[in-house]
Amino acid sequence: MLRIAIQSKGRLNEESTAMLKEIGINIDDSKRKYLSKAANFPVEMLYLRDDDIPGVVANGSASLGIVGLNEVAEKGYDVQVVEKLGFGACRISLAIPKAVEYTGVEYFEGKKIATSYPKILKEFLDSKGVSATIEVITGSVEIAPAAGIADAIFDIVSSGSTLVANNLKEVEVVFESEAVLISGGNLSEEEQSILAEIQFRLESARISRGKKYLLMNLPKSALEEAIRILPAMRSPTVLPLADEGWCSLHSVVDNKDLWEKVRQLKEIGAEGILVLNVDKIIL
Ligand code: PRT
Ligand code: ZN
Repeated sequence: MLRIAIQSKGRLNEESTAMLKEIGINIDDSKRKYLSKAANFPVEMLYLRDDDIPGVVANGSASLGIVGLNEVAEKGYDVQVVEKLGFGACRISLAIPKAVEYTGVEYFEGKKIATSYPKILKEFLDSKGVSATIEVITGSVEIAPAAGIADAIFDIVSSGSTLVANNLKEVEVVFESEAVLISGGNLSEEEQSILAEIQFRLESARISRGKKYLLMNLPKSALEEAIRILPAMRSPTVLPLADEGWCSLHSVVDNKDLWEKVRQLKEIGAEGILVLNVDKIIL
């Protein structure tokens, strides 16, 4: 059994649960218990505030955790990032009132900056040789300049609309974040093999994301050219058809290239093209 700490509610909760489901780990969190076992995989979930996740993983109360890289960096515990998970993307940026002219990072010299991320901010300011007062605020950081609490803020930005709504502008992107899978090390042999299985499944999910399965009928004379258009994982599958001059060709393509490939295949005589979703690719 391996314990994974995830956010109990908030922005990462749903996507963490969805990601685990995508790799075949189903958790019934409807009863909102503190601890919940997966039905079909040897893991249990520990539901916590995101702030507490790096700490419980570092002290071994949970073997793994799913949390924003921003929290990992801010808390500074000794944990390793095992996988980047590709959701919860955001950045932590410095922002100032829209009307104020920005002259560069030295603008912050002697200023007061409100933030929930004092450690990351201090490291950035130190690296730039800037000395400013850091005002730690845990919520609604964006109202600090209008409320006269600070001259600037250092906060999470995603779409940027919170800044706009508060008459602020982003002037320095300091830290790029996304959800990550963390481990504190010191896993037992059993836990290591469960983690290896999780990583294997995550890799399959990553490979299959954005892929489409293509089937088509093709004149045999166009086969060589079709294979050039459709570089497959190993080589495309070619099946005979009752009509001797034709074959059926199957392959996997990136969704982003789909329509361009379809155009090229039609040009060389492909017919009856079927496009199917790919659920999993196991290499
Ligand atoms: O209760 P708990 O402590 O668990 O949750 P929390 O309130 O501390 O965190 P939560 O649920 O808001 O965010 C969890 C994690 O999601 C963060 O640590 C980030 O890693 C990630 N994340 C991704 C974000 C955002 N996007 C985000 N946009 N976290 C917060 N925001 C907030 C931000 O603070 C600001 O108020 O959204 C606002 C900005 O959004 P835009 O789109 O207007 O720019
Ligand atoms: Zn939090």
